[in-house]
Amino acid sequence: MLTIHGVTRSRASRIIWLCHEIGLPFRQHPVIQAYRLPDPDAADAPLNTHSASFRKLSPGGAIPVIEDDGLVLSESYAILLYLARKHAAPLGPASPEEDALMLQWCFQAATSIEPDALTLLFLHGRGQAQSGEDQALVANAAERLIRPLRVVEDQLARHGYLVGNRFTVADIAMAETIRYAQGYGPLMEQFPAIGQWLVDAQGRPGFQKMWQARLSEPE
Ligand SMILES: N[C@@H](CCC(=O)N[C@@H](CS)C(=O)NCC(=O)O)C(=O)O
Repeated sequence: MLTIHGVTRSRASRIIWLCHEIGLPFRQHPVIQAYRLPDPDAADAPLNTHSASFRKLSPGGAIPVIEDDGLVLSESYAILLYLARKHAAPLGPASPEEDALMLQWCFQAATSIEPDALTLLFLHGRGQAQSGEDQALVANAAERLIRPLRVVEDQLARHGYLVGNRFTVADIAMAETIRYAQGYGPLMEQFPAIGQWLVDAQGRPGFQKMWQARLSEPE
C-alpha cells in the first residue's frame, strides 16, 4: 500500500487530496516539520524532518515523501504527477498532450507562483504584525504574482479547468499552490474566475476530507 510521509499540515495535503479523489488507500506517517518543534533533536521529539530514520528516506529533510512498490519519491509535484499517471484519467492524463499540459501547469505553479504565494501566507496570511520591511516584501510578492495568475485566470475563464475541460491533478496542484495566497484580498479580488474555481475545488468531498484531517492536527 502507498505510504505518505508527512503531516497533513504540509504539502502532503495535495497528495492526500488526490488520493481521496481517486479512492487510493494510503498509510500516513505523520512526520512533522522540524521548524515547528522547540527542539526537533531532543530524544523525546516526535518523528520530524530532522529524525535520522526520516533522513534515510529524504536526505534533504523535507516532506512529503512517498513509498510505493519500492519507489521512494520526494517533491510534491512529482509525486502528484506520478500517482496521476499511474492511475490515469479522469484525474490523470488521457494522452501525451494532456500529460504535457499537466506538467506545464505544475511547473508554473512550482516556479512562478509557490514562492511568492508562500511569502503572502507567512507574512500576511497568518495575521502577524508586519514591519515596514515585511509589508514591502508582501507588496512585491503580490505584484510578481499578477502575471502568472492572469494566465491561470484566462484559462479558467475560458475553460473552467486547467486541462481537458475536467477536474484533474493539475487543478489540485494549482489550487493547493494558490491557496497560500488566497487570504490576500488585494491580489485575489483581481481574479474572479480563480476565486470561483477555488470555491468549487475546495467544496469537493476529496478536499473536505483532507481539510478536516488537517484541522484535526495541532497547529
Ligand atoms: N519542493 C518541495 C518542498 C518541500 C518542503 O519544503 N516541505 C516542507 C513542509 S511543506 C518541509 O518539509 N520543511 C521541513 C523543515 O523545514 O524542517 C516539495 O514540493 O515537496
